[in-house]
Amino acid sequence: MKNILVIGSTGQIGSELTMKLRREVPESTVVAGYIPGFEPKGELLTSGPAEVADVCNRQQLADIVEKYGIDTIYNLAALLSATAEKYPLKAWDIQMNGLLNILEIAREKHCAVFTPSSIGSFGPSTPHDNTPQDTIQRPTSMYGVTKVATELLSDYYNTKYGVDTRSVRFPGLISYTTLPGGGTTDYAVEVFYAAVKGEEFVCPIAPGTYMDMMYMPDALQAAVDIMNADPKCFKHRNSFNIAAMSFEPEEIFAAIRKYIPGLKVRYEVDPVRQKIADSWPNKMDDTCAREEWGWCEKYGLDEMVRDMIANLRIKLGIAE
Ligand code: AKB
Repeated sequence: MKNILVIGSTGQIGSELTMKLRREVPESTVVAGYIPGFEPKGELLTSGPAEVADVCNRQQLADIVEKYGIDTIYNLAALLSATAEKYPLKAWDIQMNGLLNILEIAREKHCAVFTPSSIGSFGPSTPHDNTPQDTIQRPTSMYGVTKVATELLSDYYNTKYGVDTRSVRFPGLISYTTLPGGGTTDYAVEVFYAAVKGEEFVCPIAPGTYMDMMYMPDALQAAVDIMNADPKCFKHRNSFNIAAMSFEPEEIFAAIRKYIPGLKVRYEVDPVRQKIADSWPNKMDDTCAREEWGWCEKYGLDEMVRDMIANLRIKLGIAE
């Protein structure tokens, strides 16, 4: 990775990934791609170049790739699962037509491409426990449909045109820097804000609903490591299951109450999110990622909860 374009650089993953790449690969140019209305601010803006990079505008992307000699594209533009159910055509446009634009540019300009997939690429007929790497993928949400299609299209460009496409299936991502928006797993971030502020948390996901989750530092490391891995070791490409922890709402609330015993929770289940959550794995098997490129998480539930609370207190200026 020499010169990198991060599309969606102001989103939940992009805001942290752009800064990590700039810190850890200082000899690279890391361009923060954004769309109007989501401009980079603060260090993200001052620490490197930023360009309007709308996935739906192929010429705009091609011009950036040309201008900066981009060889690696992180394609992080997406509507998350619950929002995609509200705006399915927009989700298709961003996730599929956007991806096609990127893959065509990558084919012409020889760029490597990372486009995340998700636990959302699975559906109700997928085995829910220890979900295998290669298994049934018949999702029933638009988000899931676009994620499976992303995996297939990325593999197609690899086998047909030799484009270096790589990807992981992210679990729900938990971070204190940038809030997610419109996801099914967002509750596992939002509860920390309520807990630290001493507010009651209204949980949209029913107790007993297990989903894979991951702390952001592990997710960022995965995104970097897979792009640096030796492709000779790959039996798979798009996409690898990666897992770190799996819990249901009561388990994360109990883990938070070790540090904030007063956390109060009420359930108001959102039928859209619940239906999606019920169709997703309880826990994925990520053996292939571990064997093929050395995936290994650092954070389990307790380490993540401790770190989240400490950092959110600093961010919000709330004393213990
Ligand atoms: C969502 O909930 O939509 C995302 C995901 C798991 O892909 N966080």
